[in-house]
Amino acid sequence: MYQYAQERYRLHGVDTERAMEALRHIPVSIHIWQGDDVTGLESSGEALSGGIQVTGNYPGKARNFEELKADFLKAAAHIPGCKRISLHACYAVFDGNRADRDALRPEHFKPWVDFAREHGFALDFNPTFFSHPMVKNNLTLASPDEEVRAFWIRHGIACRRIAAYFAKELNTHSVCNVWIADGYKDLPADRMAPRLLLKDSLDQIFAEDLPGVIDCVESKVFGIGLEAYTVGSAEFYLGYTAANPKVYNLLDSGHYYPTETIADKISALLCFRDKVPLHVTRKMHWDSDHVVTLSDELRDIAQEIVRCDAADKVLIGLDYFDGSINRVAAWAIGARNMQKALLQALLTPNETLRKMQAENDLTGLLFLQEEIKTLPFSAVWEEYCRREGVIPGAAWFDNVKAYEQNVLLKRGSYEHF
Ligand code: RNT
Ligand code: ZN
Repeated sequence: MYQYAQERYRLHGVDTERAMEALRHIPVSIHIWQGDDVTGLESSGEALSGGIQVTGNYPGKARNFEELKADFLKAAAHIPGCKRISLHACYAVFDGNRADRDALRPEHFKPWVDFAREHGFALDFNPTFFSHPMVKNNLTLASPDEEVRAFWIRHGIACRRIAAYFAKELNTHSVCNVWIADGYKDLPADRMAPRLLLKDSLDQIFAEDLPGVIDCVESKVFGIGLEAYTVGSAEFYLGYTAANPKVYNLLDSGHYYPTETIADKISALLCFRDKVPLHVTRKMHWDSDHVVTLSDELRDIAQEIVRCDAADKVLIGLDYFDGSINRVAAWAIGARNMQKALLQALLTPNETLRKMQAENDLTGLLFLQEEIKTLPFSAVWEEYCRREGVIPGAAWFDNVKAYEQNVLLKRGSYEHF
């Protein structure tokens, strides 16, 4: 099957061996929060809140650090390719050294560094500006309450230092991404003042020079309960990074108007920036964070990364959380789809297509783009999985189902403290 596929692709000038080799080196940062519905390990009893929501109550959710690590490894065993882990500050591991968000230190993440090192993962980071009593009136970094704002500025600074620690310990960069939900449910009278406060907060957070940290800011159209106004809008952050070129714009595929896609934004940003971090998710009418499927949108995102020759510039991260299905399967299904989309992109005769566009052969372009959709992709995908030591076909799912029976369903409900 693979040899047949190799031959078919070769007829279009595509080298399947080169495509698989390239894919092996494209890192995908897998978000830890699919494992426990963004609960985190603080055990504060604080429910997920602050402009972010998860739905579903499927049994077997990871209740602590050990379970989360075990579930992650179970999912990772079914995901081919180069994997990083994206952590959130609420996943600090306390061992008699509990600290509030504004006082988090690298030591609270040492257990994650040990885990990452043991299994060969790099670590990315996200400060957690939600699910905390210091989120007051739906505001953090844009709060007019100086006590609130100062608390979250300290959190941002603490998190960047933790990302720097990841970078140093694991000898690679660490993406540190600021997303805040700050906004208003109904029409505000003053849209400017919160933005000026946010600008000042970010200036304070990013003041320190921290090697290895790739700082970024994530915009959003609106949040749940914050429908009228979002302080950190796309234009606000584009302006911020234009004025502060050390900071990058992270594109979340769920954070734009429904017909907008981030695929089109990648080349636009790459004209000006050497890094474009992503949160790849799937919106369903809104920023619903459904498990990533092999949709046209995902394939377009992957195509753009490959066509812009930007595999080292676009920093792929996943960001979805579905609590209504088996979470380990959700992790693996979405991450495998990201890999599939990248492989399909790498198996595209981009030189030929580019030439057709340049020569205005738009009929040929349409013809060939459709023709390649039915090339024997699955044979190359299966070969890639096999070489990566990952079960290629549906049998991986049986393995996850067995884990559900033997491990997940034996867990009790989440322990609140
Ligand atoms: C929320 C943002 C944000 C979160 C994670 C958990 O809309 O996308 O990135 O999903 O930080
Ligand atoms: Zn996101």
